[in-house]
Amino acid sequence: MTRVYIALGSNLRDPLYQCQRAIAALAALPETTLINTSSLYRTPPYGPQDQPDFLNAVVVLETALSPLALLDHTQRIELEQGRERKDERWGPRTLDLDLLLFGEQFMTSERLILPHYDMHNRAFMLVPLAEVAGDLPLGDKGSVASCLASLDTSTITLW
Ligand code: A4P
Ligand code: MG
Repeated sequence: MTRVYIALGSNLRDPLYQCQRAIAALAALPETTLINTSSLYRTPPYGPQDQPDFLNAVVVLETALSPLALLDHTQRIELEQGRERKDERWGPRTLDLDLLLFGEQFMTSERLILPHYDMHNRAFMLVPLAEVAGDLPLGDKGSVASCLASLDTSTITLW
């Protein structure tokens, strides 16, 4: 079993409902156990500002699935919850499930980059990650705590 950290984000169509439904779907995955869920945070949009605040959280799983099998499931869950893939980068969405860390696995393929390529710059990912993971190493980017120390977390509140 491998410990996996998944970032959850929503800023459309009742984010609290989307989040609760996504957590239930992740907990029901085959060969997978839900270990923990962070608090739910309200975060200002990173990227384009003309969109609603996001709900962000991190879910901890133990899984025997491969990274790509898990990605298949998270993308299926996104689609089941009405996710539309648009061309706009960093735009609004009902549900985004990003794989942050998959054990200590490094991977760069067309479909999957592990650890997540930009989490060290994103307080909305690191604040909930720090809550459930403590001070983990983020690949070659330093630790969660050292990355967070250089980010502005003052605008992040509880949902
Ligand atoms: N992919 C590669 N690596 C991964 C990974 N580690 N986990 C591929 C998940 N997917 C990964 O993702 C595009 C492709 O990345 C997938 O096909 C997958 O094979 P996507 O979910 O289809 O597109 P996206 O999420 O819209 O990507 P984009 O535009 O890079 O958006 P981000 O980076 O996910 O950012 N502000 C706040 N406060 N909170 C947020 O949650 N989210 C975004 C979206 C913008 N601003 C935000 C938030
Ligand atoms: Mg995504």
